[in-house]
Amino acid sequence: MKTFHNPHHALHQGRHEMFRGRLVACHEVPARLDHVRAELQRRALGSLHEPVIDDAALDAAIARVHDPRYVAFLAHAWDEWVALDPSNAQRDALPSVWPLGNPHAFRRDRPPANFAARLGLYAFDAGTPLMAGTWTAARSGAACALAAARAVQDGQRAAFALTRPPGHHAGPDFFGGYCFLNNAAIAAQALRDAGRARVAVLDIDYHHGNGTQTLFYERADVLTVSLHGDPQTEYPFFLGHADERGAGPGEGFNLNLPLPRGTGFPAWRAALERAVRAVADFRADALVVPMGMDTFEGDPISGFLLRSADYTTVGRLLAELGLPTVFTFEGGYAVAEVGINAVNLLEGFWQ
Ligand code: Q9C
Ligand code: ZN
Repeated sequence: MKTFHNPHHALHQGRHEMFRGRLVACHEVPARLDHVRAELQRRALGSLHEPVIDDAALDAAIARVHDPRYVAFLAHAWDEWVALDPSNAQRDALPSVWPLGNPHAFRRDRPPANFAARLGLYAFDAGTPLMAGTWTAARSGAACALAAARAVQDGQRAAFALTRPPGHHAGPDFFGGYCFLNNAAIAAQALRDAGRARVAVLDIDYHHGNGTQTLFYERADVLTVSLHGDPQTEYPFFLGHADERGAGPGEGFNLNLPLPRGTGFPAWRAALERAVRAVADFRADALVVPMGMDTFEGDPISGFLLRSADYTTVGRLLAELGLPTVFTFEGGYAVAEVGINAVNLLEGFWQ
């Protein structure tokens, strides 16, 4: 297996996220990725590569998934933040005002000149700080996703986009949940564009993959399946219910399997087996797995109870589909164990 790791990931290093009325230290830290990379090397699982993608191809792949105004916003956000006030260079950018859905109450069609206001137009939470290196890190992460999709397209059984910030909460024109560019969606769309007729995305992060679901909701060529904490109680709260089945031509091509906080491996595994059957019934030509390790019992912000050894089984169950597979690294905040858990999964896939 080829792993494409993001050489610029540590340029994105948030200080604080808003949590229950106060700013707390970010959970999504650079050490997460470093632990996964070190464990891959320790067990000599596959080979490590930096993504080599030319700028025009990368921009085109990002534009297949994200709105051009949103991409331009992200590319220039830091400079605009600092232009508001030079002392902002000392602080991460976090939004504090949002235009909610009702168009008669809040207009979204007249983006304010004020940058702090525009930050709220594109962000859906105050937990996703943006800083000087965010764009470089996120864009290089998209290159990892594209390189992994190309490797699979060129005949590799599987490839891993080892990158952060993660991606599955980012939608066509919104960021949040620590995510800016949707790496899994970029890989899925790249596989479609390379000629794979049906691509399945099977999201196993603890949190519902709201960005990915939104991107493909009206499409029958990309099946989106997500196993996650029930949005009644778990982030991202406003999407991820079982009755969201897709719309228009995409009706029947989205499957949500919400599970209660406290779910252990037996029930989680039964849901995974259901998800795997849905992918098989769809007759997918390729698979993308947004691989969140925050289902771990020791995760500080999540509520499932998977143990390290369970991830080997997860990898084995995913491998039974026999599909060319792109893995993207998503959540997982038990930093000391995230490398062992991620590599257990990948090793299980290869056993
Ligand atoms: N401060 C991913 O796993 N914050 N994103 C919850 C804890 C949002 C998780 C409150 C969690 C986002 C990729
Ligand atoms: Zn997560």
